[in-house]
Amino acid sequence: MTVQARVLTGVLLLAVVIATLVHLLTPDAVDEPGRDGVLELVIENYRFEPASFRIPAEEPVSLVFVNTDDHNHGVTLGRGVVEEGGRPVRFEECMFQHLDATTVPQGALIAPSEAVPCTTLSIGPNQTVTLEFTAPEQTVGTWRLGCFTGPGCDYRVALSGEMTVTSAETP
Ligand SMILES: [Cu+2]
Repeated sequence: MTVQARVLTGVLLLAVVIATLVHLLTPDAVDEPGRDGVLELVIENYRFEPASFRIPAEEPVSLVFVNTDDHNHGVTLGRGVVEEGGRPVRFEECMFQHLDATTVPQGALIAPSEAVPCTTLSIGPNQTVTLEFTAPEQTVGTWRLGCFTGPGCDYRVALSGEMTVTSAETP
């Protein structure tokens, strides 16, 4: 090895070490909508990606759900998971009751029923549905996203995520 080659190897190794350290020391960035209010959520293999994100209160947001699974998911937002027979079946508090939400395409929201007491966003196989709403200040806090209904979906192990609404009043 020539001296030049050794120096070059040393510099490259140092660069790798620095890059690794920077990566390890940087806290995971929290996903949030861009300036246009749009955040894409990919559903793949019963998982949301990102599984955790935050949105600002009192600002219009568009959550673009891209379902890459080949079956329907019924996604709802809420908190307090209710179990029946040891199985999570629904949320105790439904977030949609606080929202004036619309979808693109229209009509993807299914009104609450006795079986499914929270409004549900129906997303067909390989379909993309955009959910548009402005979270009021009263919804500040952490909410869960989940599907309790699709084939193979079990809230506990699959298709659950977390959305935090941040206050418009804090700096
Ligand atoms: Cu599902």
